[in-house]
Amino acid sequence: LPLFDRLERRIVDGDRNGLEADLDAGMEEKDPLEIINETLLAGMKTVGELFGAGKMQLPFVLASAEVMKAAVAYLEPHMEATDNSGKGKILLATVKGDVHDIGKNLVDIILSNNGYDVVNIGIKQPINAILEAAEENKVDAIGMSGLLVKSTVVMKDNLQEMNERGVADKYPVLLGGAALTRSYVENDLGELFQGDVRYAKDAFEGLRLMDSVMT
Ligand code: B1M
Repeated sequence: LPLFDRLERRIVDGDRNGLEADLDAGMEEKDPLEIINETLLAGMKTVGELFGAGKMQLPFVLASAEVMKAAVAYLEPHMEATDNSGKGKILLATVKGDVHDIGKNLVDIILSNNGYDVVNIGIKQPINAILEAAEENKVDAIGMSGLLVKSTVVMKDNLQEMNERGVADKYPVLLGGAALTRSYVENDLGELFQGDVRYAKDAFEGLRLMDSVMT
């Protein structure tokens, strides 16, 4: 297979052997973010489709996720970082009950490389832990990620909880993850939340939104 097809295949097959060598060769032709966006994410998309169609079992999905993470970790030090640091601080968490963190960690990388301080508190985080960490770290915004359909409900509850605690105005909220839709966030959640809630389709929209929130 040609190099980039082979790399995409490695994600689908969960095959780590020779991954670094292929990534090194890939970086001679493309920059790391292009490789992630065009090649690695295409592989994860296929994994999702196969799993959704019952053609791939969970342990294999996990193996694919691990190769994806290893590839991103290998590429990260090669990414261009801007030097305008200190643009603001954001807390990132995957919401309660949800373990999916590849997207959230990509958002972390993109924001960190573009001048933001990111406090990434990990997966399965209840709203209590999110708000405590936000307070402790004096963040400017809160970002929540979740891929399960039930996470969209958890996010709604979280926003309601922020209303009740009177902190809706304090933190603009950024939401992302495959089960969300723009209209659910902007219309349904926007109506209910007493602060500023935005939908990010991908990590780059997350960056644009942070830039607009911070200026
Ligand atoms: Co899971 N899983 N999974 N899974 N998994 C999905 C989400 C699913 C759609 C697969 C399917 O059925 N086709 C399905 C959900 C269905 C539903 O809710 N209706 C599903 C399921 C069912 C499950 C389990 C329940 C399976 C089981 O146990 N029977 C289980 C859930 C466990 C739990 O959470 N409690 C489970 C487990 C797993 C693994 C552990 C095996 C693994 C996760 C490993 C990990 O993350 N460490 C896994 C994976 C890999 C997937 C799929 C195949 C791929 C997800 C992924 O990493 N995509 C996924 C299929 C799919 O999404 N279509 C699936 C790549 C990633 C970069 O995309 O996270 O969407 P994503 O991020 C994007 C944007 O959404 C956005 O930016 C990124 C791109 O730039 N974004 C943000 C995300 N967060 C953001 C936050 C922002 C801004 C943008 O600001 C804060």
